[in-house]
Amino acid sequence: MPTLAETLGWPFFDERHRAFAADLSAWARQTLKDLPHDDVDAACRARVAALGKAGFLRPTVPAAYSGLTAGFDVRTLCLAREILAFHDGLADFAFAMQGLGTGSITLFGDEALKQRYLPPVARGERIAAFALSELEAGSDVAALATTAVPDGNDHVRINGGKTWISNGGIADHYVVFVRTGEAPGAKGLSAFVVDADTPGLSIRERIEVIAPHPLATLAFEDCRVPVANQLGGPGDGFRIAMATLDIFRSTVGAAALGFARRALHETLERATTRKLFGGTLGDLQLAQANIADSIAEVEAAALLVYRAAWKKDGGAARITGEAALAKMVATENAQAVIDRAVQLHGGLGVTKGVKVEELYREIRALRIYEGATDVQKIVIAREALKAHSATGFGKTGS
Ligand code: COS
Repeated sequence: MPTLAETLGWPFFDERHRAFAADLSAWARQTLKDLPHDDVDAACRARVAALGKAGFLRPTVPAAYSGLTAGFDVRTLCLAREILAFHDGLADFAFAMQGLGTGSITLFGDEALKQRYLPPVARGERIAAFALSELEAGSDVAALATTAVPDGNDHVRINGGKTWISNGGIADHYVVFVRTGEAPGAKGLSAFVVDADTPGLSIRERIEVIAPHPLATLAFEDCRVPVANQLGGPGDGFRIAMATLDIFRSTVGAAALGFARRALHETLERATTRKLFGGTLGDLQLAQANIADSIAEVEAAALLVYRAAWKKDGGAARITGEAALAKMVATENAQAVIDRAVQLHGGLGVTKGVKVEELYREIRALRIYEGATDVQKIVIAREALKAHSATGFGKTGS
């Protein structure tokens, strides 16, 4: 059976992963159903606070800053997202954004920035966000147009806008990518941490989406930010964004895996209990064919997600190709698994309040955010083409 318990027996995992998964699963089962659901901001804040209080946000930052392990343990991040997504999409979102919204600080921030921003995020006391996308620069990051220009020796002034920013409106800080102009395109970007209450930063509008979570468009109007808040050096912004996404893209795959496993669980429940044609749904061979396809897709996704995570944890400098493959396959497969689950539920599948209807709305954005499937295809193919040009038959032949 393609369950998480079975997966945890694979050689990708250590005992500490199994212990973490057992603790988080028990907590999620017990706690998440009682958290508020109605107002999306309050619901998200409540999940950040509850996760933080229970210590489950610790994997999002290093141990030296109230975190769990010395550096990122991508397998733990993936397990957390898979388990939370299985139970509650907004809890997964809350966890993921604490990581994505501090990942660049962990990887490229100086000591002062890490001391200031990481511990309160790990404790669930402050909320983090990652502000990369713009109206004219989503997939094409190198086209972003928000600028930062020097303002005296110690500050920069940021002007422009960011959109589809998760946690926009409730975050305490934003990691903001801007054009600083050291060179054209990707080589002329830099990254700054901007506190939400900095004068000149405002929420232009809130965005409502099919699976509700906090999302907004941000406006920067002569927003003055200390140079001390810069991550890495001038011109490092693109590299910082990509290195951060390298880690978090496999975790998007893990969240999709959690949604898919839940859909499969709901499908099996339905197939064994729904009576029709003098038997159960699961007696029908067409239903069995659907179940088999879903099992194959869940297992394939799990292998790719945890292979990417295990490779990064083993010390690989970059897992760009593996992470892209994991994200693409896991999110696309999850969409198919959930669609089948809806179909096998009949009219109930599109009824509000039924779990598979919620999953159907939850999964869609994952095929778009942190690099749409189309971008992952570019990344995967480019990696292979590069490797082949560099080494020819020796690398891609046998
Ligand atoms: N880690 C470190 N450096 C990286 C990198 C990575 N993962 N990926 C690329 N780089 C470097 C490249 O090596 C290159 O440097 P050199 O010229 O010195 O070799 C530089 O960055 C530019 O890379 P590239 O030429 O691949 O840039 P492109 O403009 O062609 O962009 C894609 C490529 C499409 C892959 C990129 O824009 C992307 O990932 N887009 C999706 C963005 C996204 O996920 N948005 C969602 C935001 S969060 S919801």
